[in-house]
Amino acid sequence: MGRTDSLPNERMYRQSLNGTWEFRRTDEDQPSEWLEGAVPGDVYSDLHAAGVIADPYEADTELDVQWVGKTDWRYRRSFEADDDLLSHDRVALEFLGVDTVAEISINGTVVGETDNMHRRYEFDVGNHLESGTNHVSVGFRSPVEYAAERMEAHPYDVPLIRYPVDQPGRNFVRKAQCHFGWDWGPCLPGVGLWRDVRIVGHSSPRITETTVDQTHHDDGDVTLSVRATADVLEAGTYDLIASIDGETASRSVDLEAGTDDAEIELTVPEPALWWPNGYGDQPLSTLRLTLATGDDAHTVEERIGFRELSLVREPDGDGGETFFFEVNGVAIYAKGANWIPVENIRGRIDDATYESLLSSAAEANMNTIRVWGGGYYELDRFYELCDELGLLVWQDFMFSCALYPATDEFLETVEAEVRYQVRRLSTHPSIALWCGNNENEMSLVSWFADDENVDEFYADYERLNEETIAPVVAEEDPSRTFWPGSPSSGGAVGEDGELVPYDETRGDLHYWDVWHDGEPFDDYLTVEPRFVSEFGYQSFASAELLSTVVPDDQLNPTAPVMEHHQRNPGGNKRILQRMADHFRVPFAFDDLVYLSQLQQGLAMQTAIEHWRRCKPYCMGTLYWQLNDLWPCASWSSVEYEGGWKALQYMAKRFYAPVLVSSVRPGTDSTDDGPKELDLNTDDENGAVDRGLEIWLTSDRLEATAGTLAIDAYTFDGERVFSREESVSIDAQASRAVTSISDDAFGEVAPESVFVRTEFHPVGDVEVHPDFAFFESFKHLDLPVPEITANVEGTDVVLKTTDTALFVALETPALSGHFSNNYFHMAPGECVRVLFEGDAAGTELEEALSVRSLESTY
Ligand code: BMA
Repeated sequence: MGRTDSLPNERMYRQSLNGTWEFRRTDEDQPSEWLEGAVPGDVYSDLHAAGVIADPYEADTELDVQWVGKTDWRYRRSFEADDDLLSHDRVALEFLGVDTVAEISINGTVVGETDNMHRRYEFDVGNHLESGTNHVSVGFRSPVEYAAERMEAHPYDVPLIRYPVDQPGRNFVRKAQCHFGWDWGPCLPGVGLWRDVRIVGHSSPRITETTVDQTHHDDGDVTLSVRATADVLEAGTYDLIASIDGETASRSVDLEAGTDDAEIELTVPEPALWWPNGYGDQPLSTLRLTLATGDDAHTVEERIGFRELSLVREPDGDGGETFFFEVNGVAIYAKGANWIPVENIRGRIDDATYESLLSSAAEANMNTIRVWGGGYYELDRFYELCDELGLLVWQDFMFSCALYPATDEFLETVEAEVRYQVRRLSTHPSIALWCGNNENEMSLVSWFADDENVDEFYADYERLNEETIAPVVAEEDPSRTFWPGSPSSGGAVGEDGELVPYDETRGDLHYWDVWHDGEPFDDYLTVEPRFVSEFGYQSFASAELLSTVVPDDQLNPTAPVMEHHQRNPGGNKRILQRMADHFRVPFAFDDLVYLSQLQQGLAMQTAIEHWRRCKPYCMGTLYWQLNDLWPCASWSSVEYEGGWKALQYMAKRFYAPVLVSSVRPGTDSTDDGPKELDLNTDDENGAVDRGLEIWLTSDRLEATAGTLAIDAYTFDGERVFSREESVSIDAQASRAVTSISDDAFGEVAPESVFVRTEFHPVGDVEVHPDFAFFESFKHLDLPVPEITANVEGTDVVLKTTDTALFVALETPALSGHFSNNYFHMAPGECVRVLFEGDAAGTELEEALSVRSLESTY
């Protein structure tokens, strides 16, 4: 039995100051009246709730509410202090998140200041409290004005990427960078108390932070080295007690007054191990840590998972270096997406959004999420869910697409931010990597390379990244890699001594040639990186979602409000231009949305199937981007409010543990490594070569054997050939298992035929059929399919008379998604899918409609 049962009672006093506050603007001669505001929350949400502004996401209201970010605000509330609180030796006012530049007062006396939304702040308020009613007040400076002032005072311009609707100076204030506008989001640089606020009274040491290091022994036992950071009022000897899974350790520790650390070790015999999604389970255990003295104690709990994790970077044959995560001795192929904030205004964030998005990621066979550096360190629930779902987290520090002023003041607040965040998050088993920034290293050699102050930029970058962030991470969490930036080759320099952030043979890559430079989808096949942490393609959100913010008469890609909800200049045009290559240009808006989503899915499928085939040379793909923070056209696979776009369904298929994919010979690499590619597979007479290599790619830890069924059909429904073969794929391997030669198709014209390959593995393994086409979709001789959909409870049974491509089940009035969608059906095929949502039976039947590619012809 652990000693925790006989601990003294905890006497600590905690009082939440969340809830209803009052707020008003303060920068005018006549301050406005006090309105009701919420904590946690933000001023935009509060102004909207009070009826002062329209919904900032609606139409182009965003433009009308830019004044909010240029305004000073005050929030205040009162609270009761009772004798119990006042009896404590220390009473602290604690803010887990103040956004951003603020002055805090208690009963009219200033007790502290803040300048960084990513830090925790705590102020001593014992001497300022009175028995009975007290007043706390937070005066916020306009973040836009503050940034402008700092920018002005700096001796030279510090460059940054600007967006169509934005406010300048974001790199001078430690606030979510995308609050100032981005190429997928609105500019709403508000203020607010965005995490919990509370009063804490204590008379004995209080644990403020806990970190846990794991040592895994050969016999399976795991030793935990636990460090508690405590706020100590009086130097002395205290009891430190740790317990987990029925094991307890305790020791006496000597602590100095002030902030001091105490350490304790305990060993857990052969705990069950935590695995990324798809590789095993995610057992989690609660560590209880108590710091006790005489008759008082403080206990905290941390939930941990037992796992060994490293980033493996070893020189290999090609003069390059591997780049992959290894968990419990197993090389993990990272499959996932980039995460942006779920909201640009805090008042709208809720746990349900995190739950829906992260479970959507896990359901789509993802195992890794990158928290991109232009937002904020996510709320606790995000990381808890990643632990529960087995999603590894690539965690950027919050610096993005800019350089930053390396003044002493700036570096000081960054140091505190990094220390706090690493301590806060490092106990989560899901955290896999700390990364310095998004695209800042790259910006030194690209966007800002020709600036006259480039030497200063290099020096500033070094001071911030290498001299401030990196050492704090090394000190606080030596168990994890600090990766200098994304993309990066790990600080490698070229012959001229210049940084080389782009190197296909090492590190991570952002590959944007297909979207930003307009290269065709096949261009992905020419690149063989180690780990691709960004690449993406845009699509439109559903008409239902867009209708919530766009007037009906503007549901057209080049109408002003639709263009306002597209932040990448020329983005809508690019979607349309590319659509004309692949599809017959539609005239109905919902067809346009549908085709744009298919197009996005096909781009990502081309890239990801290729980079999975390149395994183990390439060991990760994180596409840009999982989610959205308002209704818009963007690179997301899940639209704002959680609806799955076609890409999300396609991701579930192309990220399945075993992938069957086909490739025209000469257009892809083989497992012999990179080779010269000939993308022109037409012969000299313009005839299409229909030869195909069929590949199996497996992330499973055991070999997979089964039968490959390959069928070629004409669109008239005739089977041109049918073949079955026994094949197998080794554990964690990728190879071409068979091929089809061009002459297998006889005289059938390329636009009239397709190949369907299905792998039937022995055992219960998720794998989806592959389809190969030999002409662009707009040229195919598609028949008119008759598709029937019968609803049986939450199941929908689909049957088609003829070949139907990209069969889409749509339920605009319902929330939820299907187990499979946007799939192809061969003639006579019957498919059963499950609706995971809030309706079944007749209700589902009435809401359901079915579409296929032919209906857009
Ligand atoms: C990247 C990201 C984002 C951006 C996206 C799309 O490189 O890091 O800054 O939103 O591309 O342009």
